[in-house]
Amino acid sequence: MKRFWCFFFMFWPIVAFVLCWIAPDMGWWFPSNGPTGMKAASPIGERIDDLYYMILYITTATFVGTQVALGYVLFKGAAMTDEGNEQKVWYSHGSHNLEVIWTIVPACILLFIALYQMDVVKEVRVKSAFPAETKGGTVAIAEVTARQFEWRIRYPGIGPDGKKLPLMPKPQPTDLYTVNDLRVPTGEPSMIILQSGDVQHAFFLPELRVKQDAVPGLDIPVWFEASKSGDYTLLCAELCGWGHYKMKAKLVAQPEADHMEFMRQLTVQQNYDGVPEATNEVAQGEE
Ligand SMILES: [Cu+2]
Repeated sequence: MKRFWCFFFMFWPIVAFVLCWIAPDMGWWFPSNGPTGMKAASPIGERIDDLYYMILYITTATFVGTQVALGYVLFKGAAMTDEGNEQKVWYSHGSHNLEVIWTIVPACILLFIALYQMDVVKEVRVKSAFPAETKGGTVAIAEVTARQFEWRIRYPGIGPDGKKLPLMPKPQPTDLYTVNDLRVPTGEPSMIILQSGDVQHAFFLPELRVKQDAVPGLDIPVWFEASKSGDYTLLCAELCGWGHYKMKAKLVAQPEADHMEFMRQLTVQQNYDGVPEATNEVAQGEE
């Protein structure tokens, strides 16, 4: 019976290891709904994945090591009570050297991880390290307001020269609006200003590895870059009320020309006054 328990306690770590090993092939791994599959859909997302894998390798080695040590202790202890064995008990008063080693080694590993990930975290979070396209976190493509239970998006409108106007902190008559449909150009960093209209939410683009809380009263700049055109998932990742589950929207990455075309169509739609002929004239006259 004692051998049974040895195998029992060794069985579960092996199950855990095998499950993790096959998880990517079973689709139980990174989010995979976007156009890039399980691979991160943004350059900084790939670097975040690399950090994740580095930590995973370290924890895997630690897990395997501790489980092997556990197995050794279990089987050795069980063997002691076998028939004909002189020594029935295994006394241990600990090992000072071992304790020093397993304090210093993890401390060094943690320090290494803390230093190693600083560059990526800086680029993701620190405004002055944002990509040049956002001009140090000052040029935003849209304002995204999370509210129970939807995402409201405010884009700056198109100016008389056919170019996008800058996004103003306060709503403008020329602004364009969508709900649950965030559009950005493909292959270039885009910054949004994240707000909350009520409670705390979290702006989550799983395929791009972006997650940022939306906090009432704060304007939080968030940047990301979709490396491929297509539809991505935009979710709320903070339990924000009864309808949290349906706070699902999409991020659509389009080539620059298509993106501008979408903005132009949005302008026409929003200026539409119910009289088709007149609308065209008015819209053209305004442009
Ligand atoms: Cu929410």
